[in-house]
Amino acid sequence: MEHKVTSSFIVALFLLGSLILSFGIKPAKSKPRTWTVDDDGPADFMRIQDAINAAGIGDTVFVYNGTYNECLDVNKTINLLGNGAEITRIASPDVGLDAVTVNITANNVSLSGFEIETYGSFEPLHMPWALDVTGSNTMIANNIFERWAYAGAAKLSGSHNTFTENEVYGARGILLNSTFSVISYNNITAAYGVFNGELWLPLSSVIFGNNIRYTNMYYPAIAMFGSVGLNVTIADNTMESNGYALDLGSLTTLVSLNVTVMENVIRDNSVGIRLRNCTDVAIFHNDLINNTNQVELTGSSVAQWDKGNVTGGNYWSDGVFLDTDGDGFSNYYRTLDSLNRDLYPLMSPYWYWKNPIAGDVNRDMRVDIKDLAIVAKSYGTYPGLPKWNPYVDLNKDDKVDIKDLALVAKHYGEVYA
Ligand SMILES: [Ca+2]
Ligand SMILES: [Ca+2]
Ligand SMILES: [Ca+2]
Repeated sequence: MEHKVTSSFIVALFLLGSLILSFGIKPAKSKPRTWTVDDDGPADFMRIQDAINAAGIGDTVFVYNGTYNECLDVNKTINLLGNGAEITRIASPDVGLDAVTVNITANNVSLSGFEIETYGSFEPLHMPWALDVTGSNTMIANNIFERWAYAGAAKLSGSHNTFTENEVYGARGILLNSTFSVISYNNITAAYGVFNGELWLPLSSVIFGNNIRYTNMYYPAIAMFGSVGLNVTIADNTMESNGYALDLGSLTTLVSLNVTVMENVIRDNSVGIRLRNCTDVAIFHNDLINNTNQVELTGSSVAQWDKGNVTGGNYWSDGVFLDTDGDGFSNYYRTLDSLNRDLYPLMSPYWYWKNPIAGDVNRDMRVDIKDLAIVAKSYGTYPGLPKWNPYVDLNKDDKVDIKDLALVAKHYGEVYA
């Protein structure tokens, strides 16, 4: 009896299963596939565009090393993957004006592993570009952008685009008209390394961790202009040996720019930071080192040059380094003009300043008699006493005593090298 029940149950299950098979399951979507391209070997195609045309949405086009003299139109969502940037070259055969080597118009495209070249022209108003992105949610990573004449590397519109870990060489670098986007960890050798266009969009974007070097004596590493607030953060970049490291503002009327510039190393440029006709710019925790002119201000520009008395302002290599209270900020303001002042100039470059040698009370990169003197001045005090100084309570036990002095003594003579 029990056996029979079990059999009926199994039969019922089987019937149910058949019903699900007949009515419940949609036809399976075809699995994404990979199409291969090789210019001189066996593959699905010899030309990249033929593979793009054949591909379905979500497919991958994998391109073996070689040289491909094509201009590409990426008008569907695919992963376009090269065998390696040094060995997989897409070179524009088009030497006309406004030529584009790779044109991405679809969303959710990824492009990586290529060297993308453009021959360009010498007509500045019709500049060719190696890459033109008008789609959104694209990922452009690990490519080399190389130009042969007057041409730009990448022109980005759309939104939520990521341009990361690329090598960029061009007469122009990255034209950022894309909102909610990230330009990060690129090595850029191009006049106008990263700049925004003539549309003056609020960009809400981040320019982070890039190395921008050797533009030339006239051009900026990063240029952001607008007639509206841009909402752009420029952080942790190294800008070295350019005409201008940063060129921010408006060419015409005073604009509230909404740009934050923090934790950048700005070194050996003709001008470190140029502000033109702008307000609402916050500039702090940057290292301004050996720029011929550290700052150039025009048109009543006003910036906030420090973040207050806890984490302070910027490091100025030509500053006056005297800190008698041990807060790590110089006794002397950095006055740029009547409207612009860094109230808390850092005693050392920011990377050191935030993590100094123990016992380096004034954060001047050495533990010496000056540090000892600052501690000695408040020796024997605790909160409430007139000579109490929280900066020299190194072990944070609410008294300045032998333990704090011992910490300085332990590291005495150490110099950051
Ligand atoms: Ca001080
Ligand atoms: Ca010191
Ligand atoms: Ca203490």
